[in-house]
Amino acid sequence: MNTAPGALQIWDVEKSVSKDNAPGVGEDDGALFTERQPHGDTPYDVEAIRADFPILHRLVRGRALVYLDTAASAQKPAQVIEAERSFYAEDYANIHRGLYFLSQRASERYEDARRKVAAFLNARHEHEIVFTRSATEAINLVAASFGEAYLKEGDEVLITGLEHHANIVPWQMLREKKGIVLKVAPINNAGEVPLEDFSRLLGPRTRLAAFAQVSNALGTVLPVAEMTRAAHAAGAKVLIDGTQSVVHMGIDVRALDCDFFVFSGHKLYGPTGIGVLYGKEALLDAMPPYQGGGDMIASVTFDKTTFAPLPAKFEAGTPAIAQAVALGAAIDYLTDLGLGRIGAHEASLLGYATQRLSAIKLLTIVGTAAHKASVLSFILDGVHPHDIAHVLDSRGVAVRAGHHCAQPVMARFGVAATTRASFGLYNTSAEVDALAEALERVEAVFVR
Ligand code: 7TS
Repeated sequence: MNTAPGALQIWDVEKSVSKDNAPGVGEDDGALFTERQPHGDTPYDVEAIRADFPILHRLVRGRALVYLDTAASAQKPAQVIEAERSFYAEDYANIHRGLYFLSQRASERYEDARRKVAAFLNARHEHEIVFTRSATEAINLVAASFGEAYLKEGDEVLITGLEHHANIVPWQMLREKKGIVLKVAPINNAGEVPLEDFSRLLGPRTRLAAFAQVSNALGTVLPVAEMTRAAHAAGAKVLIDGTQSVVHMGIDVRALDCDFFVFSGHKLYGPTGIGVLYGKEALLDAMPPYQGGGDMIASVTFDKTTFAPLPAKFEAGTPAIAQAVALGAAIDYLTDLGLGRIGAHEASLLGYATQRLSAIKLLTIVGTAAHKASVLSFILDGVHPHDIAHVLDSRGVAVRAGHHCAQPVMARFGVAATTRASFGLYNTSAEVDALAEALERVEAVFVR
């Protein structure tokens, strides 16, 4: 695979695990980027893919980094970093307002990123894609705008017991304001949301069902197509939180027929500070603006303001321009690799990790759904997850320990926290071995 010769020079090459093998080191042909070959038909070459990620070559506490926290945020390939850098270096200006070359160029690149997101989700229209700051902001936008305008006292919003706080708290805030009723579909002992239990909670007052496609805490994959059909049959709108799913599987919002779909750029190997709200045109059109300010108006007088058409109506103020452009580069990167191949690679890692960790006597996996993606949450009898994470960190292994912003999930399983290893497109079975060996060490040190 071609990487970005020279790109590593702006990071600390000294920290590279192996200078000889580090991508780009020693190459100095002056080009910032060389053309990459599409991966589509080639075998999944994880070592070549890793070469695209500068940070994977640095040392952590004197050891090779084993990054197993991709569910919290994914590392960035040089192609994404370079897209943001070169945009600032070559094409940067504020958008949608300048008549000069650079502003037009920056506007084109920002809108080009929107087109890439629309194609990535198979949206019908580009203007159904609203750039937000994050998935969190996208859900808050729907709660504030759709919720304020179309939900009234006694109306019901149905979520599931698996949700991230980002898909719980905005609805609770709406409950405070408007007296809506929040219903929660229960999870079973495997960490699944049985469709019958979800469907049973749908009723004539359900106006919105909002649920994750993949649980960040347990990795459960939810049957979102069936859930969407059931919610629509009850007359409810549907919001899918795709923050954890977009990175593992192809998404087709038209086939899913969801009304809203949200995700964050930083989990998709893209930048922080950018998120996406997809909404069906008719719904977004009918919703009032979320924030007021520049770029979202058609005209303003002190008596009256009229709003711009979609998507500008929901993008008040100067947006995350460079981040949108770099998100476009992340989508290109994933599309080039192929989400099917990425998903298959991650599924085999998850299978191997499940097998390796199951052999550790005192370890219990939390979340054993039949259909899971890339997340392994576990507890080790008698050892606090924070202690586990510290020992792992001393060996260069980065995992998350805590409640994963899903405290109700923890409560459901009677634990305050778990340790969570999550796998991305760049992880290897050797890294799973490093995790398992480090955990065996934890067991030996803490449990006697
Ligand atoms: N929804 C899900 C399913 C998530 O996993 C997250 C973040 C969010 C929403 C919010 O995304 P944000 O980008 O707006 O913060 N999940 C995690 C996590 O699992 N560890 O850190 C963040």
